[in-house]
Amino acid sequence: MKLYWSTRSPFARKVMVAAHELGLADRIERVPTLAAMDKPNAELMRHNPLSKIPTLVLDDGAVLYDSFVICTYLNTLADTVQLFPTVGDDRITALRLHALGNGLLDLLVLRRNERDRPPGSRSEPHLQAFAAKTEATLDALEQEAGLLARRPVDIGHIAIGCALSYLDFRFADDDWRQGRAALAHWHEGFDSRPSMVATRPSLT
Ligand SMILES: N[C@@H](CCC(=O)N[C@@H](CS)C(=O)NCC(=O)O)C(=O)O
Repeated sequence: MKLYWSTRSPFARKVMVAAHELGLADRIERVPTLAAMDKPNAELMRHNPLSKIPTLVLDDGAVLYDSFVICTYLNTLADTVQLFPTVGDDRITALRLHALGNGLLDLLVLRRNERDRPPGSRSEPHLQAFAAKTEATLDALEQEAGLLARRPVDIGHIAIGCALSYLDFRFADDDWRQGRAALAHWHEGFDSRPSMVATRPSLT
């Protein structure tokens, strides 16, 4: 399988963390790919018209996107570990936690794009709204930290872990740990898993 990917993309990281957790990382060839909102990537668009990473090309040529779909597919290939609980409340909880983590990632990517515009074209109302939603989501996650710590690792943990690490990577001046001791403690443990250590973002 070929994964169009970048070490800096938190959505691509979600896929690789899932692959490591599922014991499938060796089966994925990573293709370093530049994807940016203002730069359609013609080579990538041959596979994914949305020009987004992660995009996974299977051995038979079929193409999968986005990160949630790719993780769902990888989960079907695994023998023992399962990142998607199959039944009842357990499944809904995992999907809800995934939505929270993934929603935070969506928000942070938009926020970073706005922040990095030339000063004259930045929208202050948008920046303020993104900051307020980030704070509110982090407060909600602090309330979920006990639940995260009690549950076996699933797709929800992966999305939330990648989102918090993306905050450290792209918003290093935001002290998200301040006043959120339970979340910080959970993240410290999650971030030291081999799957997270093997997928650290890099600027080079
Ligand atoms: N919902 C998508 C989001 C993927 C995404 O936005 N990836 C970014 C890189 S982190 C991207 O490819 N941006 C290029 C663009 O928006 O044109 C997923 O979960 O895979």
